[in-house]
Amino acid sequence: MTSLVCGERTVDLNRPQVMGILNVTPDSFSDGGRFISRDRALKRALAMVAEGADILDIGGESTRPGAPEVEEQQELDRVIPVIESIAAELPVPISIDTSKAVVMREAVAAGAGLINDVMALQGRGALATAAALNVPVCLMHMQGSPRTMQQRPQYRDVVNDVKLFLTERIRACSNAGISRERLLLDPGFGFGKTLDHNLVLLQQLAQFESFELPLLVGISRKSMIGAVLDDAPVDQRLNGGLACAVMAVERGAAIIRTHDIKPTADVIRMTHAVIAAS
Ligand code: 8Y7
Repeated sequence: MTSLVCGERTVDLNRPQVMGILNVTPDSFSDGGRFISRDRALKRALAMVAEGADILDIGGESTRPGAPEVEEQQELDRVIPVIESIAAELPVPISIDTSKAVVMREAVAAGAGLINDVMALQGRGALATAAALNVPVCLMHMQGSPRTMQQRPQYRDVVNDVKLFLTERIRACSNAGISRERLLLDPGFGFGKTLDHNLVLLQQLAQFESFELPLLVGISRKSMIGAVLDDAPVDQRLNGGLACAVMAVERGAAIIRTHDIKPTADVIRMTHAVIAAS
């Protein structure tokens, strides 16, 4: 009986869970890019939960790296009202996709119960802030920064190198007072990895079970699918993403992060039924 306590809400880890992606960047809702509609985001959240999302991952970060402080307020303006509305209307655990300490703090105050940080708490103040907040944290591996990561990704041994990084971040968390019970791990598909790196990481995902921590996997619509499927555009990557979701669950993934809720929920329920059969 394993579960992840996310503030007042709980994630059941006895079966694989679907984390639905809810981007609240201006270009992710076709409103002309001027403002984010709290109502539209809430509607989308309700639909995602109806389709089977177990967790909602809310992200409003600028894609531009090295963002100046003024963008901190912008990120807050995007995500906080959406988190407040969803927390008021839905019982689902809410994850905040951010690397900024201030956003972590405000998001948890607004009702988020999990921190999803693609920088694995390496940002300024993030480690201490996460420690104080007392909610689970997903530590994701990335080589380089978002701006440079795809220029020339290199590893001695991609599985081992990613494991070494995660080992170091678990250690840093432990030193900061974040207990193991609060940690999730993610190899970070597409973050500073070539196609082959991504394929090997998925093939060898079971090697990450040695950490004995819940594994989160996000491959939904990513370019590794397009690369395998004759440059399939983003809207033609569903089947490839589902294949990856099956393989990830079979190799021990606890949470699948996806845009495509119902298909992913069906596929992982079916996969889990076979795995759990006796
Ligand atoms: C991941 C992620 C993204 C992922 C975790 C995209 C925020 C790129 N990818 N978080 N975030 N894992 N934990 O295509 O793979 O969704 S953004």
